[in-house]
Amino acid sequence: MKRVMILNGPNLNLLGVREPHIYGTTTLEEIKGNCEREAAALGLTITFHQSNHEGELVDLIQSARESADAIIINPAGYSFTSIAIVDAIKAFEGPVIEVHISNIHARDELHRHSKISHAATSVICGLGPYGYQAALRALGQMKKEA
Ligand code: CA2
Repeated sequence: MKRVMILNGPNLNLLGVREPHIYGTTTLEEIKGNCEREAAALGLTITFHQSNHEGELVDLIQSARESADAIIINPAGYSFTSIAIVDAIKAFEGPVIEVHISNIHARDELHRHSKISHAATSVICGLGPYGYQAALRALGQMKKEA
């Protein structure tokens, strides 16, 4: 069974609570529930994490080298600043799917250029919370093809 680590960066714990006009009304807990149901249907196992701390995210990515076959990551604000997260992702051998709830390409200059994307296997953005489920489905498909 493929093990997927799902990582969420800073402030995503506020989803559904603040700025619903940008990020919608779905909470991170609801996204977690949707991911659990999707993963069960696909025959995947998941762990789901959120951290406001860059080093903690780096530690989790490093630990995924032992505990996961694939990573789904919404690096949130660290997308635009974190070389440390890029380096940790490069050291992970399995597929890494970068997910953004909003379409970052339609956002302001500050939120447009993810440093993570060139290290990711693929990038999903602008699908809302469904982006996480789409990423799981893509990993489920890769499992069949592998
Ligand atoms: O669309 C996404 O998923 C983002 O990764 C979310 C980040 C943003 O910096 C990226 O450009 C796109 C921000 C996450 C902050 O989430 C909040 C949620 C509610 C209220 C305030 C922040």
